[in-house]
Amino acid sequence: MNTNKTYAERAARHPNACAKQLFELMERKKTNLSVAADVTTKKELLAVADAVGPFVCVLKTHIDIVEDFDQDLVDQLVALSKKHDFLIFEDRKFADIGNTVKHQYGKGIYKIASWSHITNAHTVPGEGIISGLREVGLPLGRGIILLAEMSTKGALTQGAYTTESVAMARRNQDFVFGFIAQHKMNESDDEDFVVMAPGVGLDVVGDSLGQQYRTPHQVILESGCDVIIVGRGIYGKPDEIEAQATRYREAGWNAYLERVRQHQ
Ligand code: 6AU
Repeated sequence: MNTNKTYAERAARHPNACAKQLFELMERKKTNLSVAADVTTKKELLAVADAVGPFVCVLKTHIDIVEDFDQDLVDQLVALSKKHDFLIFEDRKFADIGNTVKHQYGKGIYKIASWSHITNAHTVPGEGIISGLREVGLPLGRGIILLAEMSTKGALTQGAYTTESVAMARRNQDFVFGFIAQHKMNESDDEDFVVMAPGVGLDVVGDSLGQQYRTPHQVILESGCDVIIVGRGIYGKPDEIEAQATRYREAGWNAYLERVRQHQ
C-alpha cells in the first residue's frame, strides 16, 4: 500500500507532477505540516507566512478574507514560497458548474490559477467541475484535491458521497492528486492519492461552530492521512507561532516515521 511508504518513495514513482513536487518537498524539509493562515489583513498574512515558512510543506490561504488584498500580496506570497520552499494552496472550495469555476479559477480579482499551486473543489456538481478547472490549471502545472470528507460535525460528506468522490478522482488522475479527508483513500498499489487532513489540534477538541479536532497521531498514524492542516492551533497564539509550528511539525513528522517503521 503506497500510503505506508516513505514520502521519498512515493515522490519517485508518482505520475502526477504536483503530487511528486509535494512529496519531494516534504521529504526535503522533513515536514508534513500545512498551516492554514486564516487572517484578514495583508500584513498579518505575510507575517504568518514568513514565520511558519521554514516549518511547512504547504501554506494554505483563504485569499477572499483579506480585507486589503492586492496583487502585491500575491507577489510577496510567491516570493515567500520560493524563499522558504513551500507550495501555496488556495482553499477556494470551488462548487459550481464547470464553465463558471473555470472563470473563478483563472479570472476575476484573484486569478487564483496564476499563483496557487494547489486548490480544492467540492464534488457536488459532478465531474464537470474537474473538467472546467483542468482547462485552466493543467497547462500551468497545477493540481487539485477533492473534498471527500469534511471535518465538521454533521457534515454530509460521508458514505456514497465520499465513495463517489473517490471514484471521480480515480477517473481524473492527471489533474486530481488527492483529497481533503479524514482517512486514507488508497485501496490498491495502482493509486497514490495524497490526503490532506484539516481539523487537527493538540490542545482542544473543537470550536463553537462545529469544527472537530484530532491529534497528528490519530490523523497520520491511525487514519493514514499524509498532511496535517493546522490553523488556529498555530496562528492563534501570535507570540508563539514559531514554537507552535515546531511542535506540530514534530508531532506530524514523528507520527509519519512511526507509520513507516510499523510497515517495514
Ligand atoms: O485549524 P482550524 O480549525 O483553525 O482551521 C482549519 C482550516 C480552515 C478550514 O477552512 C479548513 O481547514 N478546512 C477544510 C479545508 C482545508 O478544505 C475542510 C474541512 O473539512 N475542514 C476545515 O477546517 O481554513
